Amino acid sequence: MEKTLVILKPSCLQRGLVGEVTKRFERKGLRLAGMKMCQLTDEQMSEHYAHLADKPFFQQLKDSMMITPVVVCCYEGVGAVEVVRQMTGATCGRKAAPGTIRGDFSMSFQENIIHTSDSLENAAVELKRFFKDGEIFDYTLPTQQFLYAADEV
Ligand code: IDP
Ligand code: MG
Repeated sequence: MEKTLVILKPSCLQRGLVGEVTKRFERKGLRLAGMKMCQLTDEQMSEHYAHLADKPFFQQLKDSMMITPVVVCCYEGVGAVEVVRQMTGATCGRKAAPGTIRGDFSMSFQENIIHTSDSLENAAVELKRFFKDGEIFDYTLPTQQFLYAADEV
């Protein structure tokens, strides 16, 4: 099964949405494989947002991710990367579809509640960036047979 990274951004913690957001992933049937609070560093953010390094908002974006601790989560499921991305919605909260996390909880481009990995390849790199060995757990859910048919997993 696929594993993907979710970061509950400072906007999620400050707005009191940690429960709301994690509840959505839980109800969907994704398995929580890892979760911890951490203070991100400028070095981590420079790597994480390297694709935006030439943007005028780069430093402001990095600062916004370091203003409070964040919660990093690893979710697992069949096709989890795309499922989580769909639930996240478009980058700008004002444009994100209603029913998505950003669409329901954000009015902002930058303060858009969560980060989610955009491909399986990036998910693997990002999980390594934020989780150490032993912080991601491979336990089984007893409800597995009610989450998927045998030929789906
Ligand atoms: P994503 O988070 O939807 O994958 P990316 O393009 O990877 O979007 O951008 C990473 C983060 O940078 C966004 O979640 C958002 O916080 C911020 N960001 C991206 N584009 C803009 C912009 O045009 N203005 C302000 N912030 C932006
Ligand atoms: Mg991205």
